[in-house]
Amino acid sequence: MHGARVETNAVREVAAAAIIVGGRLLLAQRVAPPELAGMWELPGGKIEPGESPAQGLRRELREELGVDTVVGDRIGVDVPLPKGMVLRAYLVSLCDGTPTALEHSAVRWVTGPELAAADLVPNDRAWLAELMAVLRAE
Ligand code: 523
Repeated sequence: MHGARVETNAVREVAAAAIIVGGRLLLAQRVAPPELAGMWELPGGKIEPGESPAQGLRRELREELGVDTVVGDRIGVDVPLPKGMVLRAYLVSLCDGTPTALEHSAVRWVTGPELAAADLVPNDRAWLAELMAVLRAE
């Protein structure tokens, strides 16, 4: 069957960035879809075929926030998404640029208590305990 090898390759990953500077985590406010608009997330997006998760996440962060980054270790659990996709979080360091909401409605830096109180997208709540632990350790 033509294409079967390519298709079986693809558990599509959505990668999200935990960018922490000075004890604060960067959150970005979604504009879409309607049920998530206004809620806060770890920025990121779909990894394209042929990209490594690190390459794809760096590209997404350049597009969404205008920053250069280095993608580090995974943090937290795999979150299953519809259509066989999986959502994963990575610890990410900023190299260059100031995060700017190019595709979100806003960005903000939160402390642990502010994170706990934030209106996070439901999927990202799965990482709350680990994120709080990293913020406490900063
Ligand atoms: N999530 C999610 N949390 C989170 C991200 C980055 C994404 O729950 N921190 C979900 C939201 C969507 C799916 O993952 O169901 C794809 O994320 P999206 O829409 O941010 O990915 P993009 O930017 O690649 O999407 P397109 O606009 O479709 O290219």
